Amino acid sequence: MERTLVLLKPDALQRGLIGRIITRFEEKGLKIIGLKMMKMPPALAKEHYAHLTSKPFYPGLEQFMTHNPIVAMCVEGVEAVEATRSIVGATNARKAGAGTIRGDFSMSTSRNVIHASDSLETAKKEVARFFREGELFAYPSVLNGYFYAEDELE
Ligand code: IDP
Ligand code: MG
Repeated sequence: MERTLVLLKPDALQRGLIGRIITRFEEKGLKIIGLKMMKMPPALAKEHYAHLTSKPFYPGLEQFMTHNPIVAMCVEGVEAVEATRSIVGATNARKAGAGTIRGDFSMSTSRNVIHASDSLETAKKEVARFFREGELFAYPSVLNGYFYAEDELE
């Protein structure tokens, strides 16, 4: 089982898309094990987007991500990092495939409604950055045997 970090960005919250986006994760079978609303402090934005702080668009990105609340979510599943990236879609939402969250809900690169960790290594760091251990829940999922065959869970 992998865990990955998802952020529903301020545009998702303002546009009233939070429920529909969370539903997609539930329907896919990605188990929500952490969920909270928060206002991202600028220092956290700088850490989270450290790979982008030198880009010309960074000041706008930080301003956007910190100006209104976000919803942070940790989801768990077999190969959850890759599965989440694939339902999220390409960074430039105009080019994101139909059926992906960005493809269906956005027309922008910078107002692209959602963040998802890009590798297992990043996911571990990002989950720890947004959630304390006590904010993640290892509850049993009674439908596990319907979302996965036994050999996929080994
Ligand atoms: P990702 O969110 O698909 O992983 P990254 O390249 O890691 O894409 O960029 C992180 C975020 O930075 C994007 O989701 C987007 O909000 C913003 N961003 C990336 N590239 C651009 C750009 O060229 N212009 C404006 N914002 C950008
Ligand atoms: Mg990224």
